[in-house]
Amino acid sequence: MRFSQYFLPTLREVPAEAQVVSHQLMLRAGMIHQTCSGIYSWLPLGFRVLSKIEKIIAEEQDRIGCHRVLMPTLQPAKLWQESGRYEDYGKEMLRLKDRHDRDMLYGPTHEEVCTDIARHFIKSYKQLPTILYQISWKFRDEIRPRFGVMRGREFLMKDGYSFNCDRDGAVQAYKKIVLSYLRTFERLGVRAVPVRADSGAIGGDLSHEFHIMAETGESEVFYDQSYDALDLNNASFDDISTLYTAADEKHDPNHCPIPLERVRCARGIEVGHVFYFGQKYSKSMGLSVMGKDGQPFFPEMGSYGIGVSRLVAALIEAHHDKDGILWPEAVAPFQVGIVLIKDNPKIREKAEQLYQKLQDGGIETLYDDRTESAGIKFSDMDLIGLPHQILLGENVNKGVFEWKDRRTGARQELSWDALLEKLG
Ligand code: P5A
Repeated sequence: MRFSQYFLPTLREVPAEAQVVSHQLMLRAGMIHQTCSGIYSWLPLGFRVLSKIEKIIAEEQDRIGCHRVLMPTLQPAKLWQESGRYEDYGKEMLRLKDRHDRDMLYGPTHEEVCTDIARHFIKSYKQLPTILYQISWKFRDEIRPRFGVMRGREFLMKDGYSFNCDRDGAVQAYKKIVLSYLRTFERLGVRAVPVRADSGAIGGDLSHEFHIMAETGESEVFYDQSYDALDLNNASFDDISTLYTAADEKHDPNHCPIPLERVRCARGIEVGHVFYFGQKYSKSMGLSVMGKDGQPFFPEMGSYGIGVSRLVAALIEAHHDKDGILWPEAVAPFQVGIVLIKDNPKIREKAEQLYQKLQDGGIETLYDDRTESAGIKFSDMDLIGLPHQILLGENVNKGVFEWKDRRTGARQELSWDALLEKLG
């Protein structure tokens, strides 16, 4: 992509309305635009990151055998009256009427819609177990939307729903998803800590939240520091759940099972939340399935959420410095940025060649071909946080390219071939 032709409106000033660093950087890096309170448009750079996160989450869901669907954002009130949640949900639910005066709502979550799909199609135990998931927009009329997309009113969620014949199967599904979530967050470039939680409005008897540690986190999380050293790609559910974690007032320092020197306390951003709630929805909504013994039964269910749009902000909270964002490779909007230290036709010609070569090699590259000062180009490139920068000055005439690692600031002078090898 050529910067001069891109829609990338960067800002030099810190916008007054943004209190936390991720919100400031998302606005300054031209990633989002507030359409109205708690409702955001995603601009090209932000949308690239959001899409990458979405893709990794979907791959990890597919890997464990979940099936992707897409449910409607608008839902009939009738389904929520059946489950008994229509009145309970209160003012966070955006309620509306269609032209026939039927009560509708913009879905804050999809337990009811998914249970309705299941009761229509799942008639026999032979069709179980199954897990359906989607990545779609939710609306919750939060009383205090804040920190940009961190707590929005409209936000993107990965939500999954599991259906099992019995409690054992449902708990197995729950454990499988917890492990898969931890691997997903690792792939995105952050370590999330699972914390036993209250299941709140979703209802049920087993629940974990997933927190990413960052100063601006809304919860205080206490956990065993041994967790930081765990190999999450090979850990079992027991390895993880036997390590102590607790959030906020659920932590009782007098009854903490871990030695004081191993307790870590940090602020956490909740990026995921999973629930096992048994037959709560299958019973109330009449999802009845024929069992092996010829008797009908109500399947055991769970639901599993990841805050996809919140993750963009949480990743920035976890990865930034005073100059801007430090994207983990897997979610960076582009891998490489090309900047001209000096601007003359010879250097431009080299930059052009390099840009073409990288493009042809399938390496996502942003070439800052603007006629701005070098200072502006450097600070914009640091701000948007691409992992690799290539700085072109007089030395390119001698075949020398300067490579900079955005995260460490390390610089190296490389030949054309060495550079391509490094980026390839
Ligand atoms: C689980 C999936 C649920 O809604 N039903 C379907 C269950 N859980 S939850 O905890 O309420 O939400 C799941 C995740 O969504 C993110 N989230 C938000 N992100 C941005 N703005 C919001 N207002 C918001 N509310 C929830 C969180 O990451 C949460 O863990």
